[in-house]
Amino acid sequence: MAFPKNFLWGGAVAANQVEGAYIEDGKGVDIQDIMPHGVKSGPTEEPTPDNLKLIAIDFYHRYKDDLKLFAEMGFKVFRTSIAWSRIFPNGDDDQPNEAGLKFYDDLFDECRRLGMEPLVTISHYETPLHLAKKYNGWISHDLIGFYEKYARTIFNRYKDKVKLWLTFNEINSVLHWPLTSGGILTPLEKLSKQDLFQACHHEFVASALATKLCHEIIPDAKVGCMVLSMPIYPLTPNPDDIIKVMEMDHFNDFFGDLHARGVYPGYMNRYFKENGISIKTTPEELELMKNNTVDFVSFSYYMSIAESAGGGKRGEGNVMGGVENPYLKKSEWGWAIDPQGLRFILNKFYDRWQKPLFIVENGLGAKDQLVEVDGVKTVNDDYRINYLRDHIEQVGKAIEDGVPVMGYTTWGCIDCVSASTSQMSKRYGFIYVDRNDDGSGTLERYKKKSFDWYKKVIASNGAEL
Ligand code: BGP
Repeated sequence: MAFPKNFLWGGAVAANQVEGAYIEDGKGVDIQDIMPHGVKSGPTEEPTPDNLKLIAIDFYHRYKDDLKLFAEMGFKVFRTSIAWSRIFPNGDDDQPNEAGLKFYDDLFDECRRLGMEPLVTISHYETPLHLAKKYNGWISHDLIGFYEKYARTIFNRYKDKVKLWLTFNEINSVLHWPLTSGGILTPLEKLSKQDLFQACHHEFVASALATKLCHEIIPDAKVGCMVLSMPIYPLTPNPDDIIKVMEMDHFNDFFGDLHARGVYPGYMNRYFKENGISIKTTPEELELMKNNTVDFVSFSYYMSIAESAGGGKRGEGNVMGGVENPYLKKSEWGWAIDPQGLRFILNKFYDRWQKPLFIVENGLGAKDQLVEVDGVKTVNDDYRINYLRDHIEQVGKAIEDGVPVMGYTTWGCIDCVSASTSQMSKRYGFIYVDRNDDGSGTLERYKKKSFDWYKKVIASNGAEL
């Protein structure tokens, strides 16, 4: 299989799902600290002890040992995010928090020392809580300025250490998860379309601004957007189903269109007009977006869905579910397993945007059983190996199709707290972390069977799956 020589194999996490230390060394409280049960139940007033993310897997104190394990697998790249509230505890502070900056200095130094390129998400579902409470998150135009200052601070500080940046994690998820993705406290059912799409616009402007700044401050860096990818298949060949899918696709594609082409597509202008939405903007903002498109498009891929104009039995999914596809098996959390969908989406995105692509999340959330083999604790996670193997195979096929793929980072390369459900038991890692949903556990790390498997995949550059 034809993986390019410099292909970036690795793994991905996000600060809020691994670090813990939620108010240590001057960190401010962020929106995850008040979401103890994931996205499905509302936020709490204050952080509560049942919130696993307050400690998470204690990566803040254990990162050196964890990075060593990633390096042992041969990672070329390690994706994580910077917790915005470690740098600007409230988001609108005058001065950054030096202790927070220092933490990431040490983290990125350690990555590089171990031969891993850091790939950094600037905002991964962890807006400072104060920005949510005072401004209602990205609905406010003021957020652009706060994000710009934060981005400028981290670009200046880490310009010699970080050359790969992502502006917003799964930016299109704001349409479904306004609090998690946009720091917006108004619940979705009460949120007007005007406010929701205005918030999207503010993120687009901020993303273009960060791209511009990054190119100025770190000329040899590359900036990507990050979208949640989910192929939507028509349930039948009925043209009504085809049009339904096309219209649904538009709501995902427009986020990539904005980043890769820099202009609002006609279908969105039509939607705005028909729904009485008028995006407040300026010629300067529109110019900025047009002139600062991304260097590459990155995305998460877990599953596909089906859709039908006539409805149908609906299933679970990553941020959004669809009509169940009778041809696909599901994970324990009801997410359809569809390796070919990854080849499909790689081809579709490249056809559409003609930009290099980076798969920055893919993996299987499953319940693992810790067992003892010859006195060593491990997990026999053949189901995870099978899932990853089948998906990597499809990446290889897409490369043969002519799609330029920069790299592949599996999601949750070490077990971490789930974004949607806040559970520990939804595990993705090559490394098992002894922590349970009730918060008990020693936080000890154990290598799973998939650890050695992935090491072999990387060593053979994808030839041995
Ligand atoms: C994506 C997020 C991640 C991650 C992943 C798995 O939506 O970018 O932060 O957690 O999905 O989802 P979950 O943790 O809900 O299983």
